[in-house]
Amino acid sequence: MTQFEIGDGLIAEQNRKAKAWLDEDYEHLGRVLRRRGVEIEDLVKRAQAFRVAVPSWGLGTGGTRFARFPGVGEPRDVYEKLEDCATIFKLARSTPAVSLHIPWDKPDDAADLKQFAEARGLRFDAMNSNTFQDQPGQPRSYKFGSLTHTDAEVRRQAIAHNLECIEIGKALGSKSHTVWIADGGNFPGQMHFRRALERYLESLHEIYKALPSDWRIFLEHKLYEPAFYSTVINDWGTSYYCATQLGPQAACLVDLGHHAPNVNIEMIVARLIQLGKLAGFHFNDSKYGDDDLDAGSIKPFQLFLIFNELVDAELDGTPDFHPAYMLDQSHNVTDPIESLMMSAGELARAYVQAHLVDRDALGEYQQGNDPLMALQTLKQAFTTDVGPILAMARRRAGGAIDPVGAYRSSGYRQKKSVERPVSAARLGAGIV
Ligand SMILES: [Mn+2]
Repeated sequence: MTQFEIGDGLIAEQNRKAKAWLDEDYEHLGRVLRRRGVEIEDLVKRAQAFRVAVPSWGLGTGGTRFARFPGVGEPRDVYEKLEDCATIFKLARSTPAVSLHIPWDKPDDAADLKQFAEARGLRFDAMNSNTFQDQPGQPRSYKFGSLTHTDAEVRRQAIAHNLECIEIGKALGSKSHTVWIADGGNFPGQMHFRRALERYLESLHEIYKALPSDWRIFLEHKLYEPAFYSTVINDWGTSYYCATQLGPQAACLVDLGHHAPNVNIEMIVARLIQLGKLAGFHFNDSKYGDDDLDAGSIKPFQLFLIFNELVDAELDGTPDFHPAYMLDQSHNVTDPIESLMMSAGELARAYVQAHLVDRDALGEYQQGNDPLMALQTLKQAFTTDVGPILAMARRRAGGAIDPVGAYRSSGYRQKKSVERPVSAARLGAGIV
């Protein structure tokens, strides 16, 4: 059966309707920016160059530990997930890479999957291992940990799984591997803190040795959850220590939701840049904990401040500075395709706004201890509506001026609900 795809004709038709207003807004914004000494075309080029990867597990409806409410026409396997990724890429134009989770999206035939992706202009970003749950038929349980487990046999099994992820990644053309472990304790005394970290390093050394020379390994820290009392890789300091112990191919991945509320994440980002150990990001947003809400939905100013640090480092010509950007969100009440397109747009917005910061002026206000004007310099960039720049970047790249509008008018999800009937087996409870 031929699968429905959004065609260039539909996008062009939608864009025709919106073009007159976009041109008007773009011209006006161009004049405003020129008064500030900024050339709008330079910012369109920046927006067009911006890239963020989409996670394979973000294409299905997410859930909480209470319930999951699946939507219609959800992808049923990794191929259908790639179809949805291709749709996002076609409309939003900034998301050509997909980050695969193993074993949830383990391919039966990696070469075939790679070909399927390439035919849609997609490639594979970081691999992601999973030792936070048991898989059917698995000899040892991760109930009490994986890479830091007290039992060497469990650690060996977890190491072997990570090596398998790297092997699959090699076949797919990936160049990095992300490790997040759920290891920790629920009770004081349950875990020997120092020995658990020693075991983590021993296990990671084994994985590190298996990395191809042009790969990087990303260590992802998280404050708490699923363990509620202590977590082995709980913060950026621990992550940084481990990355330095492992070697130059190891670096620290910052997931925005993996910090306590009110933590100054932008400063953590600056520290990791300065120390040469910033691997990249899992972008999302949160209000209370690891809520996995859409990037930029709760704290857009924080997102801007993070990109302010990233752009500052970029413009400074920081050596070996190529952070990996990925979305890592749980779409519980929205259409995942819509959320991912909007979130990719929010990241590009923060990135372009950060390029609007008058850095000479900011430097003078910092040097002269003028906090009010320093903040105003950042706020001027943050409050500038760069929407027309983002829309122009998408249109010129063949994408949609209004991705969600074009997506809805295509009837994609309804058509997929016919193409992807849900089997009775999948109607049961299940939390992704
Ligand atoms: Mn993450």
